[in-house]
Amino acid sequence: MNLVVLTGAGISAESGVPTFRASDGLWCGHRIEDVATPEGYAADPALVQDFYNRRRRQLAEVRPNAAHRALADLAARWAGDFLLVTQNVDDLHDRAHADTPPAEGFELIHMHGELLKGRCTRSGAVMDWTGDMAADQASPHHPQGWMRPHIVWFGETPLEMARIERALAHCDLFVSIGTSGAVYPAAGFVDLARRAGARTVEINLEPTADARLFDEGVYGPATQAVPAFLDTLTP
Ligand code: BV8
Repeated sequence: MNLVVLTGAGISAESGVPTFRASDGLWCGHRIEDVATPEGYAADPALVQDFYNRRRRQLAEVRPNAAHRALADLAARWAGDFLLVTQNVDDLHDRAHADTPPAEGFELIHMHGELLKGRCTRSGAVMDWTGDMAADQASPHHPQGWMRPHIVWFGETPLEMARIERALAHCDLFVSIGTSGAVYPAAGFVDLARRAGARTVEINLEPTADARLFDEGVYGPATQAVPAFLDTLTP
C-alpha cells in the first residue's frame, strides 16, 4: 500500500514549536508580509534574518515528540512507498528518522524549506546552515551573492512539487496531520489524493475547516492521536 502523509505545525506543537495561527502563534508578533515574503526580505533583511535566526536557535531547545517517533517507527516497517511531506521547516522529523532508520520506500520532503539550510541568492546553491545568518551575509558560492534562509516564502514555488503530485496520484492512503489547511498548494493535496481513489484521513487537535474533504477524522493532541491511528495500519 502506498502512503502519503502531510504534516503541519500542529505535529511540532507539543515539542514546544509555536504554531502559526494560534493566539500565541509565530506570526502574532509579525505580519506575514513582513517576515515570510520576498518583498518583506527585500524591504528589511535584518528583520527577516532575525526572525529566522530566533527560530533556528530555538531548535536546540526542542526534541521530536511521540507523533514524530510514531511516524519514524512506521517508516521503518512500511513495505510500500511512504512519502512524508512536511510544511514544517524544523528538523524534528529528520531527527526522529535518524534515530529509527526508515525502510527503502520512504522519503521525507520539506516542501517549504528548512531552517537548518541556507541558499545563495545568486547561484541558488543550498547548504547546511546551523548558526545565525546576518542581513549582509556573504555567500561562499558567488562573489556578488548574499545568503538567505532556504525557506519557501509566500509567492514562491514550493519544493519538489512534481514528486509530491506523482506520489499523490498513486497513493492508497493520504493522512494529513496538524495542519489548518490555510496554505496552498498543500491544502489542495487531499483533493489530488481523493481523485486517485485514496482513503483520506485528517488528524488534528480539532476538526479543520476542510474536515468535510476527508473520509475520516481523528481528533486530539498529535502525541496521542497519531500513534493510536498508526497502530491501526498494517505496514
Ligand atoms: C505558491 C515557510 C505558486 C515560512 C510557509 C488565495 C487562494 C489560494 C492560494 C493563495 C491565495 N493567495 C495566495 C495564495 C498562495 C499562497 C497561500 O496559500 N496563501 C494563503 C495565506 C491563502 N501560497 C503560496 O504562496 C505558496 N506558493 O502558491 O506558489 C505555486 C502553486 C503550486 C505549484 C507551484 C507554484 C507558498 C506557501 C509557503 C509559505 N511558507 N512556511 C516559515 O515557516 O516561516 S507556510 C507556513 O504555513 C508553514 O509552512 C506552515 O506549516 C504552513 C501552514 O500552516 P500550518 O502548518 O497548517 O500551521 P497552522 O498554525 O495554520 O495550523 C496548525 C494546526 O495544528 C491547526 O489546525 C491546529 O488545530 C493544529 N494543532 C495545534 N496543536 C496541535 C494541533 N494538532 C494536533 N496536536 C496538537 N498538539
